[in-house]
Amino acid sequence: MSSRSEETVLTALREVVGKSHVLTEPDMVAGYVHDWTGRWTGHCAAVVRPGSVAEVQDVVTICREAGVAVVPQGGNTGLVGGSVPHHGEVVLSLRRLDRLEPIDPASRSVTVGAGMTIGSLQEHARAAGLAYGVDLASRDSATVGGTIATNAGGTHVVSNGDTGRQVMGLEVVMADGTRLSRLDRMPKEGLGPDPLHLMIGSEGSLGVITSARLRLLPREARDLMVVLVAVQTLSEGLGFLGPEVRAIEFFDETCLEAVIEHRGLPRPLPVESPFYVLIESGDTPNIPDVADAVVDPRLWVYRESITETISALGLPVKLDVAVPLDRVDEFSTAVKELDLEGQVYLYGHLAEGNFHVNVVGNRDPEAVVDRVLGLVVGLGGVIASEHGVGVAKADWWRRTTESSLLAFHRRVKEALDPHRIMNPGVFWGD
Ligand code: FAD
Ligand code: 2HG
Ligand code: ZN
Repeated sequence: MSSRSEETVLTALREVVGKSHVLTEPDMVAGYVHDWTGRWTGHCAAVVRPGSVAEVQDVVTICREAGVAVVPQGGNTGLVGGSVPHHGEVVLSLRRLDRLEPIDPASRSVTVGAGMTIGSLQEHARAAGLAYGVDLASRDSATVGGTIATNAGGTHVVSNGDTGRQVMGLEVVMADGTRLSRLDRMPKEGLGPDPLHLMIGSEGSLGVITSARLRLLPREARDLMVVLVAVQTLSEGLGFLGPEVRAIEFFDETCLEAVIEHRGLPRPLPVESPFYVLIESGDTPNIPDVADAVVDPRLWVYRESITETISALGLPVKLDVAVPLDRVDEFSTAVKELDLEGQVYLYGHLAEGNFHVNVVGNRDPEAVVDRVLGLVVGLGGVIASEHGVGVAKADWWRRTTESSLLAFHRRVKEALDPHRIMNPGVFWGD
């Protein structure tokens, strides 16, 4: 963009959202152009903070007419570089869209603005005796819009499903500036394919989510039991799965040692073991009497502190993958035998075969990505499990997605965003 046309676009944007919501000064935009991990740093013409759906429509229209690409951004906690403006795009921050409507007890749902944080949504549901089914350690910053756009998983997928499963209705601003509302969608409609499904997991590449109607769950009637068990293998941990299990997570000894040291916590069990499994359950899980186990609701801190701890130790290469459940032992052994040249941390969501492979101290991140994802593909797994593709895995996504599926995605992108203004770097690269 020439500086003349950039000034024209900025003036038009200021007229729509007000001067104070178009940020251009480096110190003001800094928090929007770096990702949470610090791995990606971009630059942008401006950060625009609309306060209503109509303003989002106008911003998108101005950008499309000027041929300026837009990166939608929620809490900026994404871990695949998808919320960062890599090539001077306008950052469209949705945080001001944080409307929280009263809960509808009849449909047991709530309509919320895309910028509402998951933590505040959980609080709102709790106050009405209900619960929101998705939970993740980034809850105080991650937003409703961002979690739908990435189809976030989190700790309770085994019992409640992923974010997509909670979505009952959506409002979206499409790349041509039109508003498409499916907020009042009936619970059961037979009116043909619903665009709502395309938006879940679209990572800002097809439109801007401005509002959502989300399913709420009855709150647990009794306290849940939280157990930490030392195991030799992850398949041993999978044996603890039962109908009352609400969450089943794992981490390795390297993670545990790091968290103990970083948080100044006591060792939770008097043993050292290759892996630990954390179970939250409505009944006593099926754990053998001889197992080393401890029961305490506060044990969650050992699992939830891992990401923050690793970041304090260095700049990690992060991979979020999944393998078939009958290959979890093979993967967990093989990944440690790869020559990754750094400290490897393994943790994740066990029931989904999900692994967060974090590597700190490596000088060749590309080699780490290639080796780990190569192993995953060889075992019949998926290269992106719950954080999305973003820019981090765009190459691998294009290389490993089956050609008919890739052709489908290409047609959808061309149809809904023909001028490629919606987050063009994710999935498709530059
Ligand atoms: P952002 O980071 O701002 O954006 C993420 C993507 O969504 C980008 O591509 C962006 O363009 C797009 N986007 C954002 N808002 C919109 C919108 N309104 N409309 C259209 N597109 C939009 N993830 C998990 O799945 N499970 C976990 O357990 C988990 N734990 C985490 C723990 C920590 C400590 C951290 C830092 C991250 C964790 N994450 C986890 C990753 C992250 O929190 C999720 O990916 C979350 O969904 C991102 O939400 P956000 O609002 O921060 O989105
Ligand atoms: C988790 O499950 C998150 O803790 C973050 O998905 C994983 O930081 C990571 O790699
Ligand atoms: Zn996770």
